[in-house]
Amino acid sequence: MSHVEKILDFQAQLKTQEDAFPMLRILDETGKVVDTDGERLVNLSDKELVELMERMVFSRTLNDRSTKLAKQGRLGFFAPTIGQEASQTATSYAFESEDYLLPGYRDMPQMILKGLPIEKAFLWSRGHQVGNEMDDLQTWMPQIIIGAQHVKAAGVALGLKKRGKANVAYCYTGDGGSSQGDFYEGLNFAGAYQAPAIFFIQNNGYAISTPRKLQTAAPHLAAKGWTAGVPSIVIDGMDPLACYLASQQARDWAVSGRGPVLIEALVERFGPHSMS
Ligand SMILES: Cc1ncc(C[n+]2csc(CCOP(=O)(O)OP(=O)(O)O)c2C)c(N)n1
Repeated sequence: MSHVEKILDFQAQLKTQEDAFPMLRILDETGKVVDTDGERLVNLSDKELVELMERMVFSRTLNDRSTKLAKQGRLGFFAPTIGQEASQTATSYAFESEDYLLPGYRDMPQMILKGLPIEKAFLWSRGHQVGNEMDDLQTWMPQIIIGAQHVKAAGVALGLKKRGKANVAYCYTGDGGSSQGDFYEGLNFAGAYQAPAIFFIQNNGYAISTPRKLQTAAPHLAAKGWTAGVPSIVIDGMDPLACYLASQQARDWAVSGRGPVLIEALVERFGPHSMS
C-alpha cells in the first residue's frame, strides 16, 4: 500500500467516524435536554434565557417583515435568516460590546442586537451611505465579498491583542465561504499570530444552489481549521444553548491568549438564499 493509499484509508475511517468532530448538542429539536453535562455549563440566568429567546423572536420577526418589504420592492438587498436564529443570535449573545463583529451580508440580526439602529440596517439594504456608518459600534459594514471578513477578523484580532485588550474579533460566513482563499488566509494568519479571533461557518449545505459536496471534497468543514492549527469544533446550529456555550468557551479560550477558534454550526435555512 502506498503512503497516499495509507493516508486515504485513515481518512476514510475519519469520514465515517462522527467522533472525528463530535457535535455539541444540548437541546434536541423538541427542546428536550440531551446533554445534561453541557446544560450545567450554560451559565445563563432565567432572565438571560428569556432575553435570548426574545432576541431570537426579534430576529425571526425582522426576517418575516423584511421578506415582505422585499417582495413589495421596498427593500434593496435582503438575505433571509429564517432558521438561523440560534446560530446567529445565541452565538453573538456570548460576546461583549467591545468585541469586534466582522459581519457578512446575512448578519444584520447580530449587528442590530449589537446596537445598530434598525433604520440603518434598512438604509444599508438600499445602498444608502448612512447605512455604512457604524459610528463607534465595534463592527464594520457587512461584507459582500465571500470570505473576506476572515482576513479582517484576523487583522482586527491581532490589533486587539497588540493593544492588550481582553477582547476578540468574531466573524461569520457560510459553507461556501469556507471554500474561498480569504477564509484560509484569515485562519492561517490568526493561527500563526495566536490572534483572538472566533470564526463561524454557518453550514446549511448550500452555497446558493451548489451543494456542499460539489464545492469541497473536505469531509468536515471544521477540518479546514484543524489544518491551520486552529481548534475547530462542530455544533448543532439549531440549538441555542449549544451555540451560546460553544461561543462563550471559544471566547474564553481566545481572550486567555491561546489563539483563535473555528466553530462550524450545522444549520437549516427555511428560505431562499436571497430575495433576488
Ligand atoms: C468573492 C465572491 N464570489 C462570489 C460571490 C457571489 N455569491 C454571493 S453569495 C454566494 C454563495 C455563498 O454561500 P455560503 O458561503 O454558503 O453562504 P450563505 O449565503 O449560504 O450563508 C456567492 C457565490 C460573492 N459575493 N463574492
